[in-house]
Amino acid sequence: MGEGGRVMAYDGTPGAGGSGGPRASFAARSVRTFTAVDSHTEGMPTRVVIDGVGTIPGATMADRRRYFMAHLDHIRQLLVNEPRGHAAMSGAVLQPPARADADWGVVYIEVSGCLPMCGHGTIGVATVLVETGMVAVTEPVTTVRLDTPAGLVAARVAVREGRAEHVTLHNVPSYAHELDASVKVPGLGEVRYDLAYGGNFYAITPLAALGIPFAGSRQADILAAGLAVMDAVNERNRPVHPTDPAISGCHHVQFTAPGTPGPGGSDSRNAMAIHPGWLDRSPCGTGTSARMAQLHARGILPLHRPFVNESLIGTRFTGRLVDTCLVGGRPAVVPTVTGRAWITGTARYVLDPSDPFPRGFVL
Ligand code: PYC
Repeated sequence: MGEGGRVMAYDGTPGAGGSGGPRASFAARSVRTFTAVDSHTEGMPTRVVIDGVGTIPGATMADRRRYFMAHLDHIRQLLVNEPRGHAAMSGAVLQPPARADADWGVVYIEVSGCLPMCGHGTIGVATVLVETGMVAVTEPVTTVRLDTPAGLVAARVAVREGRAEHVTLHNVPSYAHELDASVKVPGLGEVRYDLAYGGNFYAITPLAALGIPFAGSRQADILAAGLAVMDAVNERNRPVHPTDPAISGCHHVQFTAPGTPGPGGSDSRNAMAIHPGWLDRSPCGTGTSARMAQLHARGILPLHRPFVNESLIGTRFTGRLVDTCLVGGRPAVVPTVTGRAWITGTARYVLDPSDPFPRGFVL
């Protein structure tokens, strides 16, 4: 400590440094400030941005997602890229809803861009809304209706003594887009896959068929294979959602492996390779929905039977198909996905005008 008095401990309030004096605080100097509640869903982060973005222009959440991608992508980059985020960072920008039957609107932000729907993100958002009191909370169940770019998603939150113990999301209609497809992939040869939609498009194929063990230590091989498969799939037959052409392209490859036997085990495991180069830490909510739609289309998974999907790090979501419906005339199913999330911190992220990385960076 230099001459001139006692230095007060910083209490976390922007601009509340104890040394006083005429210097502008970092908060006053910052050109942007965002308030976030950080969480993780079965290991996968969701940075829930509760202030700093403002209301995004657009009549629907799909319009707002498009506007955000076209005009505000620098905000996504700042919040998910290094140094504020990391190579597998993910989050959600809270919005006033654009429809009267929803409590909150959401634009999902990931290192890959803005997904139309994100299951682990929804579980994270619902947990944050309940545990911060941003929705009216009732015990034992609070239902939160979220206006997402892919449609209305209801999240039923099991609450005990203020704690959101688990969340069941009622996902958008999911369907098998293509079964028994195959594609030649440079370096891998012929890869057989099914393509299914669960809020995002997933090419689904067993990892063992590529000769790669299901192990976190093989993440580089799994990722490289996933990126090569998604390129080949998009080149062969780029999927487009039958009723929403803004949802298109395969950016996720779900490598499956047999489930873990025994009580507390799983029906299936997955290593989820996601564009531009990261692996989901959670079992992936939209991926679990797509997988259940695939298994239903193959006659393997009936309605109402629990389906436990396990992630590469051993965490689990329990899915269920609760109804059938049509998506643009195609047979489809309505999935629910149950998982848990935990708040990990609260933060104000700022951008100093002299910061050489106003959009962060990707290594
Ligand atoms: O949980 O739906 C999901 C998801 C998508 C990408 C990462 N997680």
